[in-house]
Formats: sequence, C-alpha cells, structure tokens
Amino acid sequence: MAQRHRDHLPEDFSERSLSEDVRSGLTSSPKTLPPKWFYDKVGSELYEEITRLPEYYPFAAEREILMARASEIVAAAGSHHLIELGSGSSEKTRALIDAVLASTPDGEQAAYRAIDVSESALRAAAEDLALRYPALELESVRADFEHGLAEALAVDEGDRTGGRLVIFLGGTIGNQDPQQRQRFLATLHGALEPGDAFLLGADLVKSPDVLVPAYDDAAGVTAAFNLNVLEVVNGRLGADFDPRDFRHVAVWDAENAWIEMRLEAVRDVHVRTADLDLEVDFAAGEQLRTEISAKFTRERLAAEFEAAGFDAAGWWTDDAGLFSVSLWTVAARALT
Ligand code: SAH
Ligand code: AVI
Repeated sequence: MAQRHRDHLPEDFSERSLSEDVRSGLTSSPKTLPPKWFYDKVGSELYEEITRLPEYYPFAAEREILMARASEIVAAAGSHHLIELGSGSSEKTRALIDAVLASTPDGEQAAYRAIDVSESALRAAAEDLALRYPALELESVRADFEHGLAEALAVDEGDRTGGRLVIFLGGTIGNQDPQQRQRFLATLHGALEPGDAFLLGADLVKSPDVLVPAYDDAAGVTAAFNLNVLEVVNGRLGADFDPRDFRHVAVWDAENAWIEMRLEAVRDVHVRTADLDLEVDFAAGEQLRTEISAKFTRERLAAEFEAAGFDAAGWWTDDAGLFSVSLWTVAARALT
C-alpha cells in the first residue's frame, strides 16, 4: 500500500524556530523553553523509556482505554481516515488502526497520517506500521501543530472517503498553556468540517502523591529527558550548557492544575550560545521552566471545547479513573 512522507517544515526549522525560542526564553524572567525541543532522537527515545516506568501511569491508563473502547470510538466517529497529532511511536494508536481496518467497508481505503516534529519518531513509526498493516494507506508528515495545523490536516478531495478522525493522545494537549490551547482549539475547529471528529487523550487531576513521582521517577529517566533539552540547544545552536550545572525539578501547581518541570542551576552559571551571540547568567537556585503538563477535569475540558464551538460526543476513562479519552464533533456552520 502507498506510503508517503511529507515535510511541512523548512530545512532550517530547528535552527530558526529554536533560535527564536531560545533567545526569547532565556532572556525572559522567569526563564523558559518550550517543550517541543525535548524531542530530538535521544529525547524521543527517553520519552519512550518514560512510558514504560512504573510511576508514569498516563501511558498505561490511556492504552487501557483505547484497547477496551477502540471499536466503540471508531463507530462513534464513523471515520476510516485517522490523522494523529504528536504521534511519536504511534504505539497506542494501533488499537484504533485495528478498529478502523475492521470497520472499513469493502471498496473503501483505510488511511493513517502521523504528524510530528520529530523526524526520528516519524520514521521509526512508519517502518513499524508499514510492516504491520500492509492494507493501510500510510502518510507521515513532519509539521508543527502550533503553526500550519490546517495545512497538516488537509486531505485532497480525491483522497476523501468520509470524515477525518483527528486524534491527539498522550495528554500532549496539557503541554500547552491555556492561551496556546485556546488558539489550538480555535484553529482546529476552523479546520474541521461536519462529519469529522476529534479524539483527545487528556490526563486528569489527582493527588500530587501520584502526580509528582510520575514526573520525578526513582530511576531518573525523566530527569535525563528534561536535561537533554540542554544538549539539544548545545548541538543546534552551539551553546555551552553543562547539564551537571542543573538539576531536574517537578512541582505540582495546584492553582493552575499543572505539573511544572524545571531545571534548577546548582551553582552560578554563565552560558554562551555562540550561534545567537547570546550570553546568559543563572544565579544558583534559579529555575528554567521547560514544560507544563496540565491536568483536567471533565467539566473544565467540556467548558474549553464548548467555548471553541465543539460538541461532546463521547467520554471514557480507565478503571482507576486516572486518564480520559474524549470525542468531540463540529456542527454544520450556520449560513449568514
Ligand atoms: N502520542 C504519543 C507521543 C506523545 S510525546 C503518545 O501518546 O505516547 C509528544 C509527541 O508530540 C512527541 O513525539 C513530540 O515530538 C510531538 N510534539 C511536541 N510538540 C509538537 C509540535 N508543536 N508539533 C508537532 N509535534 C509535536
Ligand atoms: C508528551 N507529554 C504529554 C508528556 C507529559 O506527561 O506531559 C511529556 C513528559 N514529560 C515528562 N514526562 C513525560
């Protein structure tokens, strides 16, 4: 079956977009870096390792829901064209692909498009899926879902066989701040048409006794994942961060209902980023915020989706109630 790879990002995406983020993030107060830069080859592999940690419940909880409910979800969405944002390894997606293949009528083509910024994750997933699913039309698209989302979701009229089921798993929506999320939902709503559906995996608010260890595991894998972003900046922009100058910190912010991952300077640190001609100082104890991971309630998700114009079409959780998977649709727009 056809397999295509498309690149929506310019050749110099990493350098150009990372440069802007590093310059503004390291010169702001407090200092920040956006989480999308975690996912070079090493970072994507470390994330895969995190998903196998005993403390990191979101992966197993979401997989439990998808394994139990995939047929129901696909029937409710009524689609055999899956498009996944931030697809990573696409491992959990296989439950949905199986359900799509089982329900695609004879004569119609089941299709899956993986969208991610990580070239290495996209390639590894595409190789694996091509072997597992010879009957599936496969496409991988390197794109940033915060920019050019509508283009990444577009399907040629000729390739259309019913609605699209756009999926966004893993709780990655929680890595956006409320403003980014509002923009994302508005863009997504504008790009979807009646007959399309959106399936979201979102982590739920729970005790910090469960949340904090999930982001600060005993084996130190999350710490390595967090510190690796410094190596990304070193490798891409010629910075001279020494990861030994920083320690991993995970804190639960109850007011905002999110986990924050930070890197804290263990001594006074001076960093030069050669390609940006940028010199930055960290005082001992100063923290660089590298990720938020927001946790939701059903009510909060419903309020945000309804404000963006979506209709609720399904809600599922794992047996322990740790994680949610929800389905959202868009109604026909009124003619004005
Ligand atoms: N969906 C998978 C992977 C989650 S990890 C799962 O549930 O396990 C988050 C993934 O989103 C990574 O593969 C990362 O490369 C990708 N990602 C993060 N920010 C992105 C962005 N702005 N645009 C596209 N992909 C992004
Ligand atoms: C991808 N994202 C949803 C993960 C999360 O849980 O926020 C990334 C991660 N950060 C630390 N561990 C995993």
